[in-house]
Amino acid sequence: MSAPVITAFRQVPGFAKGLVRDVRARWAFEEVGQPYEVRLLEHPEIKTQEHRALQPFGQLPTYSDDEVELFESGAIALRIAERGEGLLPADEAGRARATQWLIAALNSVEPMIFDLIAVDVFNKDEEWAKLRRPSAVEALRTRLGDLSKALGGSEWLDGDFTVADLIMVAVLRQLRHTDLVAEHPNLAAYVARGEARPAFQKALADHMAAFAEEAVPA
Ligand SMILES: N[C@@H](CCC(=O)N[C@@H](CS)C(=O)NCC(=O)O)C(=O)O
Repeated sequence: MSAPVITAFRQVPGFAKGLVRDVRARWAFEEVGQPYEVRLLEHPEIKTQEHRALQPFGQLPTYSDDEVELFESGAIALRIAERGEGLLPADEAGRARATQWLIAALNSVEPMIFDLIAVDVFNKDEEWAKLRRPSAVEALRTRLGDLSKALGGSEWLDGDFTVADLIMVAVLRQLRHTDLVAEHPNLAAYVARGEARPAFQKALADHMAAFAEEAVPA
């Protein structure tokens, strides 16, 4: 059985370092102890027909193992969790709830974060972005307040750490340029707990190492 392969960027702008979604796949691999390989790509390569055969939207990460080729970081993390041990509960109901929270992270929380990133990063010099920001912040603030209440005093979203926490923490990390997570001490502690996991630290270090290699003069 050969090692699964994911794609990652050879280089990205500073704001994206540490946040590119290959970190999610790398983190899941580290949590289950599954060795993997990385194919580094330049940005233009993800727009080619060859890459779009793996990722129809011309993005990354992609994933392939002996049985399946996948795109979407959530689907990739779930696949890694299902093939390995330790990221999903043993019982069926627990697995359904973990899937629910993983989808909540990607479908109920991340879009609002993306709205803010669109304003703060991708369109920061546009007049409309300045006008849009307050309402984007308010909507996100409300959503994070609800998430904070749902988490309450628990360590993780539903029992032990699962792939849903991995994805939720990865999603919330994208707010590192704001104080929005810090407004909720339990959410801030939740993200910090996720980031303190040795598997996350290893994944992040390997993700960053690819960029450092690039910076070494020939
Ligand atoms: N929903 C997708 C989003 C993938 C995505 O946004 N990838 C970014 C990197 S984190 C990308 O490829 N950006 C380059 C581009 O869109 O041109 C997932 O979770 O995998």
